[in-house]
Amino acid sequence: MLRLITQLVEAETELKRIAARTHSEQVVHKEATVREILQNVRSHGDEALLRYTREFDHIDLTAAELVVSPSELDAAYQRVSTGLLKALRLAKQRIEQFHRERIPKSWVQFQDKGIVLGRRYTPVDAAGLYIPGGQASYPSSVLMSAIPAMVAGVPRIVLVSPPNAEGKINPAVLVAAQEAGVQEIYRVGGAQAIAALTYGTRTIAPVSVIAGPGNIYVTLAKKLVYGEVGIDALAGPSEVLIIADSTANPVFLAADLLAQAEHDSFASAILITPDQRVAERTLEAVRHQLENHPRRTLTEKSLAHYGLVVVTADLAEAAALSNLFAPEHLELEVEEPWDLLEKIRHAGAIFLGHATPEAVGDYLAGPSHILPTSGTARFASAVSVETFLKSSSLVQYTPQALAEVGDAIDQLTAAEGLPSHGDSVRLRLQRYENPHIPQ
Ligand code: HSO
Ligand code: ZN
Repeated sequence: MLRLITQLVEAETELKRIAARTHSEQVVHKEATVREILQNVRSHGDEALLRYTREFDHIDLTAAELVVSPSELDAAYQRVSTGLLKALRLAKQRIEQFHRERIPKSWVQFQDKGIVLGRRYTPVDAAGLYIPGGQASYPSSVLMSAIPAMVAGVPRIVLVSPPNAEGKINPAVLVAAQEAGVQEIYRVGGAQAIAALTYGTRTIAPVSVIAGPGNIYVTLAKKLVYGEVGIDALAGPSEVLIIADSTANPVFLAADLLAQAEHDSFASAILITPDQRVAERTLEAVRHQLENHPRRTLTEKSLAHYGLVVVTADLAEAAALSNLFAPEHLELEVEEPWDLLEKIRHAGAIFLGHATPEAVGDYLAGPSHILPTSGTARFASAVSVETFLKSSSLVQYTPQALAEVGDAIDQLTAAEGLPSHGDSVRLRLQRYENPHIPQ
């Protein structure tokens, strides 16, 4: 069960342990396996994909069956309820609206002497989206990765997901993918899918950026192929940190903690409050809500290992602990959340006020729920339109503008010992000054 901590030093130690929960020695061992998978797919293409699908997913496919067919895509619509379809469409609309709001805009600036400077954004040629299989095969994650890619204007959006025991992909995932503008779907998962998206095979053409959550093998594969392709942040198991004051409702706090813990046994749920009573009542409410919880065993496991309730001296101390942890999700369940926000430095997504459970962001508020975990929010951000864009710098000089900086460039080229750099400027300036002298 959840542990209650009142000592600051102990809280800091525990938070560091939880943040590092996926950086274990086991990872090093798995890295060797992942390298071998990447290498085999690189050398043997589809044949290796089919072999790994047989080995890990226990499904025998032909290369043609890696592709989810148009008839399977159509049939998926028959297998989701109209209620779910309507909800997916509402979510799509809100997520799309959010991402359209702030698309980075190309710009050019005209300066003195005819200098033009600018930045031009263009989408990547192709985006590959990874959607886990099994329990974590979430249609919401399809929307959260495909819509930013679509809004960025990516011309080719590809989705990969492992086949289930029947050799199929969750129909809700297939419907979400079609609603969000995904054009190609392949029945392949794990590190082998990341390899296929990176190197390409006969069936799957390579992409430029890979995004989306996955298990430890997928995440390690993404880390290893980075450089040959772009990737989003490395997403580990999900986590929430809640800062609450005496105005928070312990029953809501308990539900929000369980909403994170129920994801998987590595998920982490943390409550930090200066109010001892809120802490104790939340623990009571957690116990109560767990009584008939359908995922009780798994949820209890994650709470026992990675759950924490901390009582601090004040909200400032709570904010400092949160900054140390840099949570994926941060809920500010306090009377004045916008004031407390001033003290927050690192978090993937921040939910302000009592009426904003993380679930609203998980499903449809707008920002992507694919977020930096395990402390990576110190330097990384949510998946967004920017994940699928890159920019080119633009520079134009006139002869007059070049003449003004000739001496400075001369000094710099001399200092760096690069004479042709100097020539590339000097020869032009000489020509501009004496256009009639033959060269
Ligand atoms: N909390 C998860 C996202 C999710 N929740 C999907 C429900 N479905 C990681 O941000
Ligand atoms: Zn969630």
